Amino acid sequence: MITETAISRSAYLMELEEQYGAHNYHPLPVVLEKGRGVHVWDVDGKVYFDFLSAYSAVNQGHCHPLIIDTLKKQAEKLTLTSRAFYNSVLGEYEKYMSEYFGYDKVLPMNTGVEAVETAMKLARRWAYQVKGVEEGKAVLIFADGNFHGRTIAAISASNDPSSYAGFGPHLGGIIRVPYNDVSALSKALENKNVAGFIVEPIQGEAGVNVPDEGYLMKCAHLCKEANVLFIADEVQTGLARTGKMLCCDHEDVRPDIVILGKALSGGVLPVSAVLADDEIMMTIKPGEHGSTYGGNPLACKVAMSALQVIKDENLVDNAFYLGKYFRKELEKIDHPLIKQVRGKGLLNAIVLDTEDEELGWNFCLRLAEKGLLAKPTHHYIIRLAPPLIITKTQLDECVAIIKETIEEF
Ligand code: IF1
Repeated sequence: MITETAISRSAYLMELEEQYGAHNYHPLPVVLEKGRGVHVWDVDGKVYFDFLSAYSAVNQGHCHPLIIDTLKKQAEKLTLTSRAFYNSVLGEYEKYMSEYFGYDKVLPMNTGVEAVETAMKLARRWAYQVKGVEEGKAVLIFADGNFHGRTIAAISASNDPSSYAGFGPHLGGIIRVPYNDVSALSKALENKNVAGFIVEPIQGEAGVNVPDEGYLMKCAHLCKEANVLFIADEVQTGLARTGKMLCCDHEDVRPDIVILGKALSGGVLPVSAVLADDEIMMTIKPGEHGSTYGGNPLACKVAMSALQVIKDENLVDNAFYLGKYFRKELEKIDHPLIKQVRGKGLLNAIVLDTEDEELGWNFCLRLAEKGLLAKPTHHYIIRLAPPLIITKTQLDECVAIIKETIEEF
């Protein structure tokens, strides 16, 4: 029997997760209790800068007052109707989204991976109904090193064993090409059954893998020529994170389908969405796709508030300019451990030059001791992605923490 009296509260709470929760994560030993803006507090009252931002879900900062206020007001009015009926919020939200991003229509879902699955279904449906691919033969192209979520379809696209191994059999109709390799895509597009190319404009989980300038534009052009949909998974890179509203905006690419999630709700509840024009969106007829919570009034109100905050607080420019500044400051840290600093906007990473698989983890433990939360990906890549509301002064404080930590290794 675990009793709190015998051990500290944080140890007790970690024990509870160990005992009663699936072991599908290996969290840093930090037990968080409160969040506001760029800060989170643990159960002992220690404050941290959050440099993970819940994997870019709290771009607006933790518990943004305007978003929370919207949540409270709508929560006391109407939270969920199902789509069996209309409601007074969904149409307003759909108009807001369509005008905000410049697409004919939006299909509302909940988690990022549900939106990815929705995009896959739309692409296949478009291939059969519009492109004329033989039923059941549609092919979707993905990039090596991708991460699109944890469902069977998403992991079927993955070439990371920790994502797909032991969960077979996997979904058919999927091929992969190396990321950041235009000629490989060009070759794959010779297949006349290709419905779409689904790609992250910057690969997040792969370790903030930024493709060459022009990669997205060339891929979009090749897809156009091959009558294949260019589909951008902006779940992590979208919503101002990389210093543009969508990461594809860096190359003036307008994807045929845009996938959004995470910060679409400012980290308040799961909200995701797929944007497309009528030729694609109208291939799904009533009753052919949906979700119990998809487009619920509470999520729609929260999402409109979260998107308004991005505009009103100028988060796109803040991410753009502070991101440039942040990388410049990190690059000034002259230390053999730093192999590379990379990223766009406030989606950045430090690649550590080490063979030691434990180093990334220990580095993040030391950062945590100094009041900065980050998590390694692939052992030696430290992703650094604070909420986009961060100020230059706060960023300078964090650079000092990172510099001090580097110098201790
Ligand atoms: C975990 C990281 C992992 C995503 C992109 C779709 C989804 C994600 C580009 C699915 C989700 C999350 C999932 C979470 C950790 C985090 C993540 F890349 F952000 F770091 F895992 F790779 N497309 N990414 O990044 O969205 O269904 O989760 O709402 O699974 O551990 P979701």
